[in-house]
Amino acid sequence: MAVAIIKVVDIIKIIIIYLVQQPASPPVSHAHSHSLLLRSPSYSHGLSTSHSLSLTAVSPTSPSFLKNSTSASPNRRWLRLLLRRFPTSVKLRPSLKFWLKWLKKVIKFSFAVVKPLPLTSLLLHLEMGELAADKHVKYIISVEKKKDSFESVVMEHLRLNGAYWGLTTLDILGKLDAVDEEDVISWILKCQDESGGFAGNIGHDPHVLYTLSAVQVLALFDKVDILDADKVSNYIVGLQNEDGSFSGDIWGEVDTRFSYIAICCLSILQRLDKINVDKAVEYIVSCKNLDGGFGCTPGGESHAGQIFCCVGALAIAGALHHVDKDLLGWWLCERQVKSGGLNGRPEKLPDVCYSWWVLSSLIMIDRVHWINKDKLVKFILDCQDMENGGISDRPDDAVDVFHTYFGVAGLSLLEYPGLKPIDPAYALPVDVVNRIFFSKK
Ligand code: GRG
Repeated sequence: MAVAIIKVVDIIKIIIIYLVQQPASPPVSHAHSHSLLLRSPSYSHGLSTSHSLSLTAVSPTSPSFLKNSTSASPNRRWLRLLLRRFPTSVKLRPSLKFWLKWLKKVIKFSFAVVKPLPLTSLLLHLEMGELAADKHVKYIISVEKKKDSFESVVMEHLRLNGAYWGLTTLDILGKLDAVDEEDVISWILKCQDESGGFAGNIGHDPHVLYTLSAVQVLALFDKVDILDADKVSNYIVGLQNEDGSFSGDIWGEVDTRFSYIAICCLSILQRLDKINVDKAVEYIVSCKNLDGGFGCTPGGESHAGQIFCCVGALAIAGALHHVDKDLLGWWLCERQVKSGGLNGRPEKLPDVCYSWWVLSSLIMIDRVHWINKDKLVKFILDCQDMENGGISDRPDDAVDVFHTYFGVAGLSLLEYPGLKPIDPAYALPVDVVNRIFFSKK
């Protein structure tokens, strides 16, 4: 019974939203206007137009959506007609004939209003849950506290990555102040090695993976300045190879992940000029495949994770013209499966983490409107643990911090209400990126 009442309330909500909605183009949301706007014209174009335009439909209940809907909709005519016919004097004991007449009118009205809405979209909105934001905050804080849990022990060597996932999620949810900033920063500084690079935890070996996480977490707290930027950037510069590629550490593994990390990290440190950017771009382009995607090394299979790295690095380096946007956009949008979730390559299972890798890439190449965003929102929401918080890879699986971050970050890219917008290239909240590049210090 309660469920039935909720559904009826939902239908009424949808009808009201539909009535006040503008019929033509949805409003451009300024909240998501992009930080790279001034640096990369093609990339920023994607976000300032189609991203904000097409994404508005995902969150019809967002305040900005309602606030901007001022022009008259043709559907309001129905509302006015109906209201005009409403009896001015309320009958205390109306006759059966009166009720039948009214029932007929209500049915007629409902059909007129609801018919133009795609039925699948209507049903999807009715089925969609809500983001359990408070529960996710509690979950992240609890993981950080349980230092001897299985999850913490197996993640011991990559704790700095975990800190980046957890703290960025908290920031997107507007709850970064739930952690002790001083504790976090003093621990991060203890993870720095003599080489200038950072390890995943105190006493471990440095690697670019953790160096980026350290710099990103410090950026969240507006504390990048406490670093010796030259020392950190020299560590990264020393990892560039002759062909423009990057190794992850002194042991020499090469991967386009490390090209992204080097470019992103140096850009945040404002030291991009210390590497050979043209050669770095040339190497990334050599990893491009005939399907428009990118792999780990030249000839490596296209994978959504590597595509994010290559497209993100090219976006930051201002070299997105090397991407065949239609071809890659086609490959990326084919990652959406029936459930609405995205996979990382053909014939694979969907996973919440690809809501980040695929979606951010689609946004950077201005093709995000090629996937069904409503269905993706529903898929992510279905992966939540509604009792204890956290998000898993697929519905009903065990949650972890990694998927909680990618679920929340994916919803942020989809402009889910109440979340801070996140930058698709730097993987940091837009206000943090703006602070790095546009604040006067
Ligand atoms: C700051 C967001 C951010 C990233 C830093 C580390 C990194 C740069 C990027 C990693 C990109 C990447 C390769 C992601 C894929 C991760 C993943 C889920 C791999 C799983 O691969 P398979 O083959 O899974 O096990 P599938 O889904 O293909 O079956």
